[in-house]
Amino acid sequence: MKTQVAIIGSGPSGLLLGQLLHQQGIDNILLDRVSPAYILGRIRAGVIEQGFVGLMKEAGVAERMLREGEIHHEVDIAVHGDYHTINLTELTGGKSVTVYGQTEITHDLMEARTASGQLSFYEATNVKPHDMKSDKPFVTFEKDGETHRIDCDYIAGCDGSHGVCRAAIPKGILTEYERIYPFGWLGLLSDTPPVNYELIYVKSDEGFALCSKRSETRSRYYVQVPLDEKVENWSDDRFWDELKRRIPEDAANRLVTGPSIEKSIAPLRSFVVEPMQYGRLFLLGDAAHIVPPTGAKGLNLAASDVNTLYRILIKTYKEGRTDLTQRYSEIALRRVWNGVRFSWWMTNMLHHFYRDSIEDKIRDSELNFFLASEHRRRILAEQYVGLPYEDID
Ligand code: RFL
Ligand code: PHB
Repeated sequence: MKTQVAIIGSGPSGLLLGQLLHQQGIDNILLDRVSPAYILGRIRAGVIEQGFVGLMKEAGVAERMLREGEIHHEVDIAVHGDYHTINLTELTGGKSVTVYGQTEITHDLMEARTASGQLSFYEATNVKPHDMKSDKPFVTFEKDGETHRIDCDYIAGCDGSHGVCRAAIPKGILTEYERIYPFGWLGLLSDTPPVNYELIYVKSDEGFALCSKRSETRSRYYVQVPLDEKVENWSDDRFWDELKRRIPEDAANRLVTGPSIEKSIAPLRSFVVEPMQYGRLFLLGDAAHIVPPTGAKGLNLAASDVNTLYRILIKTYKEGRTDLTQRYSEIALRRVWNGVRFSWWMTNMLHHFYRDSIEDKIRDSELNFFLASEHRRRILAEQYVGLPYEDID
């Protein structure tokens, strides 16, 4: 087989890139090691920046997102029972975020891909990128007992944090930066009305909690738990009791509980690899970086990588700009590090790390400092709604 761009990974990064390229007449083939149903069963992010919505529009797949997604102009931060409203729209000169689940985005993109007729192979095994440093890279994989080869111009590594693409880059090329936090988030999804229209990020003596949602009838809640905690130890009742202990009293009184649809623990980690490319192989999204979810940036950073590579490839194919592909990593990393820093900062301010430590007292002080004036809240708001994408020229 032959294509222009071979895309490894059918998460939001791979699907969005594939659809954008298709809209521009750039042919691509998509591979994933699991089935579409498995991918759609993963419950992950929910807060979408305007830049991402713009890309979905450009890809021609934003219709349901614009209809069903909720526009949020505010976000609440509750500190030891007191609410602080961050008015995103006022503080950023009109910007907002959209609440629309990653699962829905993936669903919409998969449907569009099927309609587009672009080739996709799911449950592909032993996927491998080859000859990335040459101008004739290729990808091999197995499917139904047969080995296949895709010859291409470029390979997009959109295969998440445990994928093959990063691992295929020879030793000594990449530098990895990592921080592991001493806690995780236990998340619960339920078909119950959300406790609040706006999201509430909660700092309490018992630890962090987050009240989020997917719609007016579906809630997503999280509580900070120790790193070694097991989800089996958390009955739904135990989760709801713990959440009530952490959130402000008025919210606890109106919280509607119900059976969980999904419950899982995600460890918190910051991770970045530099550079985000090797010859004609590019790393995008979780394949290149992981952020703790406190700033709602994981999925949004994946979209910003897609934006960078997509704009570079358009100029490469349509304007003959041979210089730009080498600059992908340098351009993408600037925005990645902003997101990594913001996610680290929010995680630090909103969590207890070690009880009674001076660092935790300083974290409290920093949060209070940033909530105390409009000027400082603006710093938070500008980053929460998402910094602008860099122009490619
Ligand atoms: P994905 O979504 O992980 O997709 C990667 C795809 O690559 C496939 N793959 C392979 N395919 C072929 N061969 C191989 N060898 C392969 N290895 C892997 C996988 O099957 C998969 O389909 O990466 P992508 O597209 O870069 O998207 C990134 C986002 O998914 C991610 O940033 C966010 O979901 C992160 N994240 C969250 N972000 C937020 O902004 N808010 C959240 O609340 C939030 N919660 C989460 C999260 C990530 C989690 N993970 C990864 C454990 C909760 C969890 C549990
Ligand atoms: C979510 O709804 O899953 C969510 C929202 C905001 C975050 C993290 C997760 O910061």
